Amino acid sequence: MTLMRSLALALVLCAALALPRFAHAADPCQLEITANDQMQYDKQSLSVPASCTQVILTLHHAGKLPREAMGHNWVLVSGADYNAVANASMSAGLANEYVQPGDKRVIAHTKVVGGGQTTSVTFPTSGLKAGGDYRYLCTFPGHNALMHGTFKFG
Ligand SMILES: [Cu+2]
Repeated sequence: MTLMRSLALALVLCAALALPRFAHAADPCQLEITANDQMQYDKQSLSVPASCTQVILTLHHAGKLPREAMGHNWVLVSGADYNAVANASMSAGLANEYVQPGDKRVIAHTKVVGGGQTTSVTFPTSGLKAGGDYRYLCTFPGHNALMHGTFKFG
């Protein structure tokens, strides 16, 4: 192999290894969370700096079960509304992504995804207070006991 070809190959390898990491770390306003078939999120807390004017949250379902059986969503609420939203959402049905239509207490939410699926939601932070008490949960019936976390803004 010539020196030029070796250099070219090295560059391609470096780019392939480095790019996904840069893409990940570049924007602190972009969050990712993964859920699984064991009814768990991989993160118990998420945070974004107060400088973010909007947040993009991506939810991955790393499992295999369908959304009807082990669907997951990501719902953001204030701590004070957590229990009420958890209870109200259970009866909303899969067709409504397990969120009551027009529920003003829901700050942001994704759709319900099944195994192997990914979804994301983009929401403004204009309604959030820096340092406020925010929590996220999965509102699929029975899931929030295990699937919840704290959301820090600022
Ligand atoms: Cu769930």
